[in-house]
Amino acid sequence: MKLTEHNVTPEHIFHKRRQLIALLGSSSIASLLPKTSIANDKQDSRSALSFSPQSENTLSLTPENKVIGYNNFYEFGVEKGSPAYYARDFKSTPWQLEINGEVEKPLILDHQDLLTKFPLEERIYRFRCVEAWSMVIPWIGFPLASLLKSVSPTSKAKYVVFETLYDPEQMPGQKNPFFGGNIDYPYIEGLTMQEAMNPLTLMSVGLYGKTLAPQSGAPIRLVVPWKYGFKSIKSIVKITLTEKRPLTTWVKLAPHEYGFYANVNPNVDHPRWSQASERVIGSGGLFDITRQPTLMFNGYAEQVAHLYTDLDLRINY
Ligand SMILES: Nc1nc2c(c(=O)[nH]1)N[C@H]1C(S)=C(S)[C@@H](COP(=O)(O)O)O[C@H]1N2
Ligand SMILES: [Mo]
Repeated sequence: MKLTEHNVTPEHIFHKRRQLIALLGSSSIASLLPKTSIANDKQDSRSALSFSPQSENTLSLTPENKVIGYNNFYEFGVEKGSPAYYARDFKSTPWQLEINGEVEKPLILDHQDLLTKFPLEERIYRFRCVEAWSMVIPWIGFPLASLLKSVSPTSKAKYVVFETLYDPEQMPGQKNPFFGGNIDYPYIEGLTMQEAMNPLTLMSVGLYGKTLAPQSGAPIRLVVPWKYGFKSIKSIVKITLTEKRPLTTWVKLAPHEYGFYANVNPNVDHPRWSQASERVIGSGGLFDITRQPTLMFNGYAEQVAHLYTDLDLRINY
């Protein structure tokens, strides 16, 4: 059994607290309660997925409550607990994911297609944010390569561009620039065609056996395990194959701090902090302060180093 707030709280106290929260409504006392505990009292919108489990794993998983409680999703606020709270009513059905641009067979996938068109598999990956914290997450999804092959890229396709939903009514960070970290929305990311076709690159529709929670990027997000987390764009509505490299969200915001490649690299520091080590989320203690050395390409050098043999990684950070 997994330890969630629900099953560690005695049943009668759990229900009392629900009543109390309902009673308080949006009063000032309710606003003093920790936001995450209110969010956790809500009905869970996730459903079970069928997928082929990963057969072997040596990494120790980050607890599920950390994976869905400590998030970066600026559309729902910049604090780590904000996405779980402000995305609690996010509607990811119906959904449309459009794939077009330099392709012979453009495609539109609806919500059901995302879960059924390609066989789902579990991928337990290290996940490393540029802010120097890390997790290990049991993702569920399908290779981006499978999706790209199905649209038949033209010979002009050199980059794959991804776009997050733009919906200020649902995403308070898009409505209010201060709340949303002053990002120019929609959030845009991109990969080279070779990176996109690498077998590690995953389109994820779930984690820990269930569909994605809104704060994790429901209903579909990218996972590129050898790159800093900001490349792993959430809640994708559009994928465009292009000839030219796109201007991606973080490069546009601060090009001297965030590059297009964003490969995890212990030898190339961020201008404001070292990337040589990382804080392990869920390692225990009050502040998860246990650190471990950062691995080159986040531990996936064997699978991806060949993509960058001609690049100076200090210049192409
Ligand atoms: N649309 C969108 N995608 C996003 C972000 C975001 O703010 N908006 N944050 C990125 C960053 S910085 C990280 S570290 C990861 C965090 O993913 P997680 O919250 O599932 O751990 O999502 C990435 N994808
Ligand atoms: Mo990040």
